Amino acid sequence: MFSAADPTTDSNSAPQSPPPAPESDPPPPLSSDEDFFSSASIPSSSSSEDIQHQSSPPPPAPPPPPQPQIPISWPSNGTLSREWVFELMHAFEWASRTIPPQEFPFVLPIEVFDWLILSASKILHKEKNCVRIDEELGLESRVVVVGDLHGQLHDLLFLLKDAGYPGEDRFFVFNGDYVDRGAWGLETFLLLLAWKVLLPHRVFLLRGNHESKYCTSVYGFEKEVLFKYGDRGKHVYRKCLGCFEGLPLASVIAGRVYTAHGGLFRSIPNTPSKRSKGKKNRKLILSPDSNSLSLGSFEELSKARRSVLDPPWEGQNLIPGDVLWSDPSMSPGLSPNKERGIGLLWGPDRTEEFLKKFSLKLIIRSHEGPDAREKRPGLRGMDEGYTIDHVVDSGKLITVFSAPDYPQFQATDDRYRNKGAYIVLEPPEFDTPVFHSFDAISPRPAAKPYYDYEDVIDSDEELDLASMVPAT
Ligand SMILES: [Mn+2]
Repeated sequence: MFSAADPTTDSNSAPQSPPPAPESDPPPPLSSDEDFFSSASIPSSSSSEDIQHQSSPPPPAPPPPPQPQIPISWPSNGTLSREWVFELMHAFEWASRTIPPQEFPFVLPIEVFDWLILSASKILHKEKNCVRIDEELGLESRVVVVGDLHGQLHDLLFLLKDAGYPGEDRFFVFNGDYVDRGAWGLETFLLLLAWKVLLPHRVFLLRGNHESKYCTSVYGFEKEVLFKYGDRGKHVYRKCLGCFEGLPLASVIAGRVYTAHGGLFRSIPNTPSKRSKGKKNRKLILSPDSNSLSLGSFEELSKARRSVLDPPWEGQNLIPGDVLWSDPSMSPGLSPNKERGIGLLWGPDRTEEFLKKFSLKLIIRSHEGPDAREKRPGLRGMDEGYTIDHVVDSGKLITVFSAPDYPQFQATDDRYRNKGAYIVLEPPEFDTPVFHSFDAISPRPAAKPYYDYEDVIDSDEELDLASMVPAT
């Protein structure tokens, strides 16, 4: 396996000059700033016959995009422009195809990283646990809901182009899992932060279970950052973790659509016993007994403490772990999610209860890719990038997954070849999902994994409790 942290490499010693431009002929000038990615784009409406099969030779690689202005510099007035964000996307795309990953600081210098993550973190930490997207919605507005991305930069660039970039009338809700597994988690996360800073009331970034210390230490993001930023890598990783802590947990769109990475969450009974009150080591152990579980309210969600590196699976602050890790089930009820070791399983009856109680029409969650769904009998596969899991009197529960041909690195040639999807919600009600499935960018630029994907197998997201820091 590629050893991202190999101390014998010279990744820590920064080269003295920026990397040279690619040797190919310079492409013609761009006609507009939104044409950067046209060479790598494929139509999302392409039929399944267009999917590349293992036996057929891969199509030729597209020509590299024109060399961007690098290094990226922070705007002198401190305010991002749309042009700056496009240039950032262009630079990331170019770099991923052209220069070795350890030269990334020549594209995005550490000072610019610092400004970007500071600006985004400030905005994110101020947002509520559950962001409400309604006041600024109008009859021309569309809301695009995006599922797991997992560092698949080129597929995200395609998605943004295909759905239409964020803007005055185009809202985006990203449902988490930006990093891990794929080779460009840092680029994926940072370009979303740039959009957030540019359009804080149009772009909403929710937290996924992979935006945590535990997951990023096992599934590649930590090593990716250390490799790309060399001796500044620890600093960059720490800042990213701090930013993860600020990501809100959920959204409600137009008062009708609830979105979160995992899904529903429990009520936390407030029952501190008098006897133990004031005692230093008082610890409320909540019984995992299914009979004691009931759905939580938005008031409880608003009071949860989301600023934790890893959402705890025990103690009283269980709502963040539920929202980020839970899965739907076809069996009725609410029970501990034993497969994952954290979060809940909830049945169609609980989807109905939640929708009805809070006058909602739709729950959109993510969190399960084709590998996870393979192990969930009764639930549909993720071939199209989305599934309709529960259809009940009050509405529906949907899973959306936006990383096509996932995971990027696999030990077998027998790939899932899943499509990715995003959902568009249209006025005036914003509660009828329009699904858009798309194929992966092919071929992907060559890259090496930052985790031992053959040993981690597909025990996706099963918490190894022993290796985690104690919940606080
Ligand atoms: Mn997930």
